[in-house]
Amino acid sequence: MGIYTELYPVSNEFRHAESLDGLWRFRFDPEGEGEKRGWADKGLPEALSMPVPSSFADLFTDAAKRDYCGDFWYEAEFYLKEVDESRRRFLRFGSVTHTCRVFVNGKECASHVGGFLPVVAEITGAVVPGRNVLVVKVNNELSETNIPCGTTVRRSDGTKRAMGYFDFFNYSGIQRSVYLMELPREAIYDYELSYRLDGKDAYVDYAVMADGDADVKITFKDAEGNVAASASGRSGTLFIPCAHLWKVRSAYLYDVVIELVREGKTVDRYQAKAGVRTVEISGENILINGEKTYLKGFSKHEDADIVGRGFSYPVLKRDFECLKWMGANCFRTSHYPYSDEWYRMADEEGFLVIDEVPAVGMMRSIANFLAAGRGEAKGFFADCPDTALLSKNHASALSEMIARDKNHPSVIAWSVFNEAETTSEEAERYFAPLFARARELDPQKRPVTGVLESSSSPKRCRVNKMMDFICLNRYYGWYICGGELKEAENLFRSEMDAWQALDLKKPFVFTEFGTDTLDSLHKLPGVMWSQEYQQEYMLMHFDVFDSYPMIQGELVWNFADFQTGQGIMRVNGNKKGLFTRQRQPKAAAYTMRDRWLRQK
Ligand code: BDP
Repeated sequence: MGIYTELYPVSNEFRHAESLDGLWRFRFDPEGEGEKRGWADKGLPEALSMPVPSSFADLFTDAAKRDYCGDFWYEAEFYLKEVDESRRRFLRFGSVTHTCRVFVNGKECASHVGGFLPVVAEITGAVVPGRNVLVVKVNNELSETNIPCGTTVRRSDGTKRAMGYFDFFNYSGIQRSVYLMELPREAIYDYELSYRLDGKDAYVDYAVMADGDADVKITFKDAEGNVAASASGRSGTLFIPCAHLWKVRSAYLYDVVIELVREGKTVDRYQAKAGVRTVEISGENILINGEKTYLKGFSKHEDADIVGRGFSYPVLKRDFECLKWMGANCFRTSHYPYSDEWYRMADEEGFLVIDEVPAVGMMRSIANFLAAGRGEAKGFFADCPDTALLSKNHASALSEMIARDKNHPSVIAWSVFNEAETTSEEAERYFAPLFARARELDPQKRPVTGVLESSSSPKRCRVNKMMDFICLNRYYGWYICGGELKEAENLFRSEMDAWQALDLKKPFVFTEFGTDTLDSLHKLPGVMWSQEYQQEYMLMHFDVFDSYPMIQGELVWNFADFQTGQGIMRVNGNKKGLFTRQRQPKAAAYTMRDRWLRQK
């Protein structure tokens, strides 16, 4: 078999996927002694029980466990009726944060760096009939050579503490679903689709990656189950006359069925949904299916009470219902790729997604977001301890994200970083190959972008030339001129005038703007932190956005309040949500909703 990529698990007559979610055994390993003591082979002594998927932090009642940093271990068991030599078996973890090693019956089957993309382990040679023991060793330390960036310090009692250079809690653990998968020896392991429209018709260029030399058959079926187009061969073009397009907030999905056929008999099948649509940047406009599209929505987090960053279907569903209620059409997966299910639902609901790698914190500062918001960011790449290693990990995350998400119609762009330092020669050198890599890997050649904070000003930024559209995070009226909206607006406009004067002929999208707001605080006239201030701040932004034709999108920071580390700047988390952490609207949600429902 070729390299097994990131295909979402499916079950049918040829392949089987079984969820291993549930209560696993768990234990912290502050001394880093687990391996010496044989936990990988023998399993965990005196373990706690731990739900998978979930972050572990908010399940406990004591601070030491919540803030735990270092190695920790999980154990689960699964049973196999038989071990059939004609089948291959894999484990697929939606993510394990941040690094892990996977052992089955004591045999190491995979290791992975990066906490927000799937970990796939082939376990064919390690499994036995009957009971199998699965052990996962995880580590959640932060460093400047992996993303997201941060550092790990030792406290006087010897415990470690992760200090993120970013503004979200360092949630960790097995935070997404785990599947046991069984595949035929000859299996489909990847596919790619890209689209061209010709009047009412569509061409679908495809490639299928599979082991062996069996014939490949690919079929597009419409929503009624009728064949819309089919073709044979590992690559080629499908023609769909009078194609139903996947449109923004009006998604049409075809079923794509890929089969491996040997001597007239199907030996493997993979099925998924596909949406026919194009994405293009034309001058200052973003075009979906050739139509100018203004992005309305949020930059988000995967974050909720109790589960932390753990995947939860109810949270997913509630968030989409709130997004629809708002009249939004887009979100950015700040600051890391989300669980697969997010993109699957965005495909169904017709939402546009800017998909972001976990490259956040590439600026050294204790309160990074504060320095960033004020444009006081310090250098990073010039004295990063090992830029080559950082770049390797960054490039792997980018490749894995594109491999996983390339076939989602909802994904319209790749974001290579959030608020990195972009003003030095070193930064320019660091980012150029990453942008090139994203462009090379995406079969659909979607736009590639990055997200700029205030120091990345029109004069100083050296990376915006690599971006197909420019994403700006700006906090005029919060970090800059907080409480003085008139002065904030003047400064904001002078910056936008400077960008306009550069005449980049590219669209601009605001990927962050917002104010911390307590749902309990009302004050007229508005003061910072009050609901009224959040509304006034938004109204000021509408005026500015509507004055510059190159502004083609507004994604509020944030969709909902979310957990961060502790500090004097945060009242039990970041409160810039238009929704509370429990997903109830603040007053400004109505202000925003009113605008978005009126806009086309
Ligand atoms: C930006 C960051 C984001 C922060 C936000 C804020 O991109 O992660 O949460 O500012 O300060 O710097 O609220």
